[in-house]
Amino acid sequence: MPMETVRLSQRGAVAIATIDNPPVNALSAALRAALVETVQAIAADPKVEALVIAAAGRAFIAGADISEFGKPPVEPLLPEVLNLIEACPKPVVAAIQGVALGGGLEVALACHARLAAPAAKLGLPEIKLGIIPGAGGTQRLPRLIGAAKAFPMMLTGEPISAEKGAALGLVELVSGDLIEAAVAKAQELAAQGVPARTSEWTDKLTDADREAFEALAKDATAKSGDMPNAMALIEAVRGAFTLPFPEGLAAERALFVRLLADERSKALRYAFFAEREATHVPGIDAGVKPRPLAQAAVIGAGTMGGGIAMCFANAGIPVTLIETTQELIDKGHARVRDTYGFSVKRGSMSEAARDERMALITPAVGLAAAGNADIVVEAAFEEMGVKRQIFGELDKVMKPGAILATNTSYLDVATIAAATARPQDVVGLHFFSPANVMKLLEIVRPTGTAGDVVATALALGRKLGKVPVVVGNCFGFVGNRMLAQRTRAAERLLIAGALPHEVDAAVTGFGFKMGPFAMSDLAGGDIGWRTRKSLGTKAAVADALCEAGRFGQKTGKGYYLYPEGARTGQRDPEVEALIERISAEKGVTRRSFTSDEIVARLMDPMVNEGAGILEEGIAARPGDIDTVWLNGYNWPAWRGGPMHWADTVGLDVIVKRLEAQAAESGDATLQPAPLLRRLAAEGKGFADLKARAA
Ligand code: T1G
Repeated sequence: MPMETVRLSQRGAVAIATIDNPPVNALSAALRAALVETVQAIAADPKVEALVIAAAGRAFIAGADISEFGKPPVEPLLPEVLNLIEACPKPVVAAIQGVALGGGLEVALACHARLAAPAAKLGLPEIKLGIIPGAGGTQRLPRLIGAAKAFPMMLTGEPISAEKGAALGLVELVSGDLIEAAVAKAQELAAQGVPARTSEWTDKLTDADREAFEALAKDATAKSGDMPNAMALIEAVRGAFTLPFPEGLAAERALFVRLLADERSKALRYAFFAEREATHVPGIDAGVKPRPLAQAAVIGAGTMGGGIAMCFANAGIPVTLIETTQELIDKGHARVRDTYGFSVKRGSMSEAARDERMALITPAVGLAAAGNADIVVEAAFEEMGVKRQIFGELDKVMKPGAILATNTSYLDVATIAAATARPQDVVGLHFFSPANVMKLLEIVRPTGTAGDVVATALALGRKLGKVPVVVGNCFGFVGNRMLAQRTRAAERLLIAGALPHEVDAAVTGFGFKMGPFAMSDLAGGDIGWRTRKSLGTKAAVADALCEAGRFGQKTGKGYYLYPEGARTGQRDPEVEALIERISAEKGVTRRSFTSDEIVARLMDPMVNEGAGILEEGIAARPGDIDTVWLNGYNWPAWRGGPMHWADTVGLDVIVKRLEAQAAESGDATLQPAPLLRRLAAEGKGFADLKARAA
């Protein structure tokens, strides 16, 4: 039996089992077996009166080993391990020093007492993986703290602090030596005889608690849409009131197993690993040391630059925010203060925290003010001439070894880098708007960028709380390059016969928060218009709307009408007539489209572009593309990203549909990419691809 994952030591009559299963002490089969062996040995050892379960590293236990999901289960299963802990004739005390998540918290719940250090975090995040707690969490947590407090923890999946856990009665907070306190607690319990089990506690499950829980459940039912796991969670927690403990456990397990097989949970688990894999960049080994970043500068105090400066300040990194004139910097600086002000007003930030962050942001005029920074992020106009001029200047003022980053969203980063004598220190850091909110950070890496600069950008991304993805240097990188395909497809659909509200409804039906036309109206149609003009491309409907001054919400009309500042658009017969006229001019006989057809026509060209991106090595793996779309473009999480979605549809189906679209439109760019054709012909999916070496 493997015992390496648990180390045993002893203090007096108390045994200490220290879990050591790096990186995060996930409950792998080996660890489960070791826990069983440990508890059995303790129960039988006359020299031991009690057991403390502690852990090495930063996590107590991060939960079940997610990589085992979907594989045949290996005994002992977690519920059995926990029943054994709970039934141990000697007290078992959990000493929680770090995160106790999912199965990790469930281990602690099965113990007879729980002590936590101030840094501990406690949570049942299963809902985020499309499942529910599967090892007694829905039964033991309500028994311990009441369902009205337990249910919100499971419904949001957000971990709580040890302090909050103590206030809820979930743990005892220990500010001194955790192990010492746990040993003392174990001795105290041992002196009292056989300990009480959480499963036997029913005094918290009162009528009032049930009533409060049912009210929360009703609210959750109204808000949870069609996600099956919120409904399952309600059913499982209700079982704590209606079923004896063993039956409640069995009911929870049955729901858990059913959800585990659901495609939506598979997609969420896939996304979890894809996001983490994205931080392991082929060609940059883990030993490459990031450069130290103690001081930052941001060029441009517009919405984007201000948001980026906030990201630095939020992470505790001092940042100089730079504009060309006093007037502009005053305006930009005030905008940042106002944005923090909204959080203060909403109650999500204290005034003291706002003042602390504002104190980290120093406004300045002129590029020379960036000279003391270890990293500068340029967020000026999206125009090559402007960017090259700024980088030429920065090259003169920045200290050696400083990182020069551009926030361009589609320009060639190598051309920008060539304006300096240090292209190896230049990288793209593509933040998404609003920069202080959106998680995605595309790290654009032209071939000349040094490995440690990319490693520094990755480390910075994580420090800023972003989801970083390293991408190659091409027009639009990964996200915007694929988005451009969807935008073109949406325009084609209008001309072929669909109306804006039909396209938008199909896209929101697919799971996006907003359709492409509502999105264009929100962002402002003039942005795309300017880009098309600079590229010399055309889009008949979009151009006609812009020529008529219809830029979207800010002009009161775009694809839709926005009377008196309304934020949801109304259909506009004028626009629909315009679209029909353009179809007629092009000699197109309009036809109607089902939602499924619309989705296919919009998403298939994106997937095709994604295949091209993989072939060119712009993204290292399909999972990187999916991570971009999930975190930067609101792709519905439970659909796992465009490449994962394509695999669920079947690449052969996508190839056929693209061929049909190419034939109908006469647009050769819609022909399936060679990689897509090859995978489809081999009966494979994107998931079968191995990461490309850089
Ligand atoms: N299983 C397997 N691997 C995991 C893992 C897990 N639960 N958690 C993390 N890893 C890997 C991760 O892939 C990465 O690997 C490395 O650990 C570091 O992670 C029965 C059903 C714990 C807060 O959902 O939230 O219990 O990339 O980069 O930022 O009811 O990981 O290095 O190869 O994220 O310090 C519930 C998921 C499971 C927790 C650490 N638990 N993990 O964050 O490091 S379901 C979760 C996290 C369950 C029971 C059920 C975070 C973290 P690699 P990292 P981090």
